[in-house]
Amino acid sequence: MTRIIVSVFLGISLLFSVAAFSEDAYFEVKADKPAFTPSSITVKKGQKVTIKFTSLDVDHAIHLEAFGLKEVIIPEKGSATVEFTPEKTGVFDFPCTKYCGWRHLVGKRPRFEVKVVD
Ligand SMILES: [Cu+2]
Repeated sequence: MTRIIVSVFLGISLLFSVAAFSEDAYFEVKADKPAFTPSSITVKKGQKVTIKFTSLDVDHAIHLEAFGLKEVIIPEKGSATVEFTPEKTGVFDFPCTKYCGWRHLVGKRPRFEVKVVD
């Protein structure tokens, strides 16, 4: 009886750990002239990541080239959604690639960081 309970428990734990590993990641990120919020996310290598960027003010853009994506415009007061599956670990830093105000001129443009862990 104990052995059956242990087996069932192990089976359930295994199911949960597989589910946790393969779970997709979804983030909503706000963009405005000062910053992306949140400005940093952490995801797992091999995990499918979906990010919905929404602009609170003017046009912004994000170019997640490290994940094989083309530049995406985040339209004024609108949204853009990107999907990717990171294949390598590391910390990747992306500046806003569309001029959205004077901060671009002084090296203070909004930045977005993706940390990919094992
Ligand atoms: Cu910008």
